[in-house]
Amino acid sequence: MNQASILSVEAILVDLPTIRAHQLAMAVMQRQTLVIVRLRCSDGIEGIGEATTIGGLAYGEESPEGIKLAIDTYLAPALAGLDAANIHAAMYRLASVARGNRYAKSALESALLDAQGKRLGVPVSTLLGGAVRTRLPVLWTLASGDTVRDIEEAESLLQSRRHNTFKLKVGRRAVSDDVAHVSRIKQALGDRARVTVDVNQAWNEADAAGAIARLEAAGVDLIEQPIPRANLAGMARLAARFVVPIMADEALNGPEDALDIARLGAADVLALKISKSGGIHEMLRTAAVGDAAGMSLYGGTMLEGSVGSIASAHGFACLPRLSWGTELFGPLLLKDDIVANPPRYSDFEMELPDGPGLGLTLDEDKLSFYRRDR
Ligand code: MUC
Ligand code: MG
Repeated sequence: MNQASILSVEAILVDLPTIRAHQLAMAVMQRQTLVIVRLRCSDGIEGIGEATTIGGLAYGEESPEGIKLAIDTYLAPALAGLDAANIHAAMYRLASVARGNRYAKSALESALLDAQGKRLGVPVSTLLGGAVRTRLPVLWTLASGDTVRDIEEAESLLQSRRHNTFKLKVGRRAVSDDVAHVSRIKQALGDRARVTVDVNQAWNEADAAGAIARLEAAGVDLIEQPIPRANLAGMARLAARFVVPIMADEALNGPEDALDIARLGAADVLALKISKSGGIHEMLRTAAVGDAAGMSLYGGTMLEGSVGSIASAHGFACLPRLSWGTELFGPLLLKDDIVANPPRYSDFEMELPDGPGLGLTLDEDKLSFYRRDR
């Protein structure tokens, strides 16, 4: 086979409106910005990838604009001329020219995998060693900010069999108001739905201990990142104190964090995300550490659009044990899409595409319409 090299990389900021306000502890989202990566190779093949953040810089250390800058200025030049088929070597090169910048690296790795899958005519999950499932359970986040509206939203999604697990975003309001909000929703849905809570680091340990006791009594199934990410000792105390499982999200990026969390017993469940880990391969390494330590795994999202969500899905599909399912609902939170074949959801699950690469085709008109620099 003739060797294909990486010719160029374009990073495009794309702003898409959300279907409703999405309220998290650290930001209220009315739109999502996708950084879409197009990686062109000398054999004419193009790979696509995506990175997103939540609320600009409110969630983590990278912003969409910063991701584009890192790619344009440092990462794309480092990739130019490399063998497009050798993804490990390309990622090693990126690691040697840039520390951190995991979201940017993840988007580039997805694009490399997409291109290689198209080149060989196989899905990305096949390149990764093979999918153990073709459908992934997907929850929905209730985050309108209004209890009655959230209950109506959940009822309609249960009715249409799109979701039967709901994650509630808390941490913006007083702790007692949040507990009352969650308890009302769980009471309305009863055994028909699982309810989980994501605090996004907003509580201190004492508030968390009081709130978790009441949430556990209300029947909540999982508590995500209740206190700041740096307080792993506090997470360990909460995990030891309560039966309801505690999940690490912001506290977990790559395999080293999984090892620290495992050593301290700082979580029962790990929220894996390809962006936080710096790509699908690093996410799988992170998962391996958690799995070996006996923790349960969950397929997380940074509210990516279709490209990032499907890249995540190819990775999560390769995990034998994914007992908490996924939250790959990002495309459904957006009013429109920039791919011609958006992911399909039915019976509480998402279908893994089986076409070459990610299995997605960009809709060039939509991309032109929504790109920020049009
Ligand atoms: C997060 O912190 O988990 C995932 C679902 C959602 O609504 O927000 C994200 C981020
Ligand atoms: Mg979270």
